[in-house]
Amino acid sequence: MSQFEEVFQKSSLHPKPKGLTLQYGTAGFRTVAKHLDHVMFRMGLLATLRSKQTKSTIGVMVTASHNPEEDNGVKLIDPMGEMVNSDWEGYATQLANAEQEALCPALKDIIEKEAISISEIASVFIGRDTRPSSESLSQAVLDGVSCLGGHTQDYGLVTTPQLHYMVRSRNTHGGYGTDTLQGYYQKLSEAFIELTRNAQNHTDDQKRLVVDGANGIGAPKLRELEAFLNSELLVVLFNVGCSGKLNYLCGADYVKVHQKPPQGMHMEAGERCCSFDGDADRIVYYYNDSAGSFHLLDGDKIATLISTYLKELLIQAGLNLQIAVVQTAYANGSSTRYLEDILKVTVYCTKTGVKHLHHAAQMFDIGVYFEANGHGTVLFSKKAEEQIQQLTQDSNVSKAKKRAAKLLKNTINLINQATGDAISDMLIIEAVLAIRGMTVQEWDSIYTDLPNRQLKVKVSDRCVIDTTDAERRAVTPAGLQDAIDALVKKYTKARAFVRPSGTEDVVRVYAEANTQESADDLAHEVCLAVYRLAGGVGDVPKPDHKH
Ligand code: 16G
Ligand code: MG
Repeated sequence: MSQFEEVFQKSSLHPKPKGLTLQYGTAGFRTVAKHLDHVMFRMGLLATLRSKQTKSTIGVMVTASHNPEEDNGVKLIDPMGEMVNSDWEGYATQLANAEQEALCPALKDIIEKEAISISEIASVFIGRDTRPSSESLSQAVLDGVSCLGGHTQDYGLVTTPQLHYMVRSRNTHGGYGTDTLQGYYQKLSEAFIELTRNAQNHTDDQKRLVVDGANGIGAPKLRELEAFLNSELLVVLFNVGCSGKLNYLCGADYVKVHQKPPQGMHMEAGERCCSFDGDADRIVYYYNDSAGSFHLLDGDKIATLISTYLKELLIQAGLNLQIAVVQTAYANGSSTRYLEDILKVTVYCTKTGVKHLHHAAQMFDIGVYFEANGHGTVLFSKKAEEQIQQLTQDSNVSKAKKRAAKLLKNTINLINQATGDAISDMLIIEAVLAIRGMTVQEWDSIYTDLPNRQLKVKVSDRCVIDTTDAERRAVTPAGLQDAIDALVKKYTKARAFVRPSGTEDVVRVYAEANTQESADDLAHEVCLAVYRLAGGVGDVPKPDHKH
């Protein structure tokens, strides 16, 4: 039987619901789990082709991140651990939507366009999150890969960034890490222990960190890591997934969107806490002050802490390397002002979505990227890594320079450069706070966030909104940007933008201003403008904060 006949036959065991169309969105396919079996099988096929084309291992992660437990999703990972190339996102959509008879022709089309030699060997790494549907869906991916003769390695339950790490490690043949969970934990824990060895602020009290695992994969993986940390970090874990539902009233997304602590967690006043999301590629920090007010330290605060630390070390090491911070339109205006005016680092703004930030960060010697929602990491160019490495080995430099170079080197080892990683980000933040002798309150006071509000509007077709300037300005529909500009002018220190969501059928609205009331009013007024000019459906948006 030819390979294509086998694909045709096996595909009928993973039938596509007739008429269903899905799109490979900002972070892969995501929808209710029961609609995804055929997509998984086909992503197994596509990953195998991508592997043959790149002559490298490709990753397939089964997860729907912070979505409700009933949903699931899948994304492909390219050889260096990055999100899959955008041409291949298009192929993914074509394959997912092909009816049974059209599947093999669609495959042949990709093989031809990409000049793939089908006899090439292929290798695909697979991982999954803790959703009940993930196990059988990852089985469908395995079926797809074996249909085209690819080799598979099933890592089972892993965080999304762990799978990215495995792919990068395999394809760099040990130049990045060892492609096992043990290798991952060893690499991170050794770097963390080295970094905090002589830290100023490393008492047992300071080592204590309260973590919300979102009832997802992050919790068991953090437990596994703990065994490697020699009690250098004392993790108090809540929402571990034994009783609570995944992402329900907890996790990084809940905390960021609602600006309040997760349920199921015990927080003492002043205590440093953080939340992961369901697949542990996002993290936010927070604490309650003694008056009971909640303080959130989001991706912007994390980027500021890390870039301040790196800049200081570069100065101490006498290295002339350019640091840039990559943000999106959602970055709080106070953070951008602080980074540009006080810290004096380059700030670069991209469209929403990890892949856009990641690519922008690659343009600099050291690119720190974080979305306000807590996705992010740091990328070091080859040049930066080499200069740092050389300095650690140079016997003619001062003790202070050498110390800084060693700290930089261990920081590189602690960072997951394949993608944003809640576990790795958490360890960096903990190390930086310890090294700088900083409390979470001191970190929070680096700058004060401008009050802001995010809302969403339902319209009949969100594609009527087209944006430019990294989503900060609307080009269409006519008149919308003028209306936003006029509204923004009414308030102090105000800014607002609208963009069609890449993951939900809504238009998102963001506003910030000098007071919460102004931010709320501006967001509401912009919603009304969107409703009026971009074909709003359903009830006219109400200012929900006033209810
Ligand atoms: C996805 C993206 C995230 C982005 C969000 C925006 C990845 C891994 N995830 O979750 O970066 O912030 O979408 O969602 O790229 P939205 O388009 O619905 O606002
Ligand atoms: Mg996630």
